[in-house]
Amino acid sequence: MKKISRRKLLTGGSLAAAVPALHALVPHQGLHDALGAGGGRRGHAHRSRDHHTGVVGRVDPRVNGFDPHEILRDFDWGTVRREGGRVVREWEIVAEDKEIEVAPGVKFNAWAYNGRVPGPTLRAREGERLRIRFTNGSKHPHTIHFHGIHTAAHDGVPGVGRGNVQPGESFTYEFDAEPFGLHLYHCHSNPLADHIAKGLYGAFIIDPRDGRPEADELVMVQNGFDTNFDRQNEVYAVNTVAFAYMHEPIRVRRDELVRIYLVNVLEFDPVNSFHVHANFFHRFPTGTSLEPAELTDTIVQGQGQRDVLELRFPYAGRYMFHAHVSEFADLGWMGFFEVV
Ligand SMILES: [Cu+2]
Repeated sequence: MKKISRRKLLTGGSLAAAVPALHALVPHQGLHDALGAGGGRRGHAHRSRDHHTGVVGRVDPRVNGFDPHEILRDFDWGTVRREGGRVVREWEIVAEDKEIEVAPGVKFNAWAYNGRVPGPTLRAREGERLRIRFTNGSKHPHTIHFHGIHTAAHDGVPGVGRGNVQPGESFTYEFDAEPFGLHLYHCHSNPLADHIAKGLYGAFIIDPRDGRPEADELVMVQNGFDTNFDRQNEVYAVNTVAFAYMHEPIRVRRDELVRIYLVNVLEFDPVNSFHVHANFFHRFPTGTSLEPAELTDTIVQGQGQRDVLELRFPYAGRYMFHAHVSEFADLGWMGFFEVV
């Protein structure tokens, strides 16, 4: 029953849904035929029921104020100044309460850094000094806890250093960019699961001193949303919006090196995973080495775990990628690469 209700929420939650939640009720083999009976709505690009996902309609990025397709390649390098010959990189991060749409017609009362979920992908180079001025514009206390190496005073946990930053207050976190790799940041206020699940997290990349080989770089933050407060997720995604990359595949070039910064922040479920079809990738765990640890097509990540993945697509065409926790895939964590 639990699983059917999760599916109903996604496939039946749309305001545009003219037909019942068929995905939950009909065997998969008969799904396409059954959806065909949905009638004249097919052919209207933003109203038809997607034959892969069973979802009717799309999330309009203008409603959320952020677009999963832009988040993919949006790296926030902050602003740079020099102090005593050293590069200091600075950011302003504001936490706010914000309603977002995570699937067509499915609203979620998120807490967001800089108005987006995930928050901005902060990017720096190994050895720089980083300064993050955090302002809490939310109605709840929050922090920013960065993964990396730094002093206790700047660790962003309650009761240590500044601890919780109260509504309306600010605090500046400061530390060196180390070690190079793919990290993350998130709120660490209590209860921790809620502060993460509400959306206060983002990717944090520290480039090696000499960089990595040139590539088409993509950020994928695996997340989920508990929309009915039962401490289970009803919606799963990469970069928040269910099926965003099914409805509009990620365009990449044939033979070009593609580098994926893959972070798992999923709350309430013990593992997440990433699988790409018809291809294999090199895996660099936590991105802390320039030598790959593995050549594979499927990896598993616990919460907080991250990997840099590198691959090239040798053939043009449309290739699926998804969580190989198959239920997550059905509930939104599924997409396509369009190789051109
Ligand atoms: Cu918080």
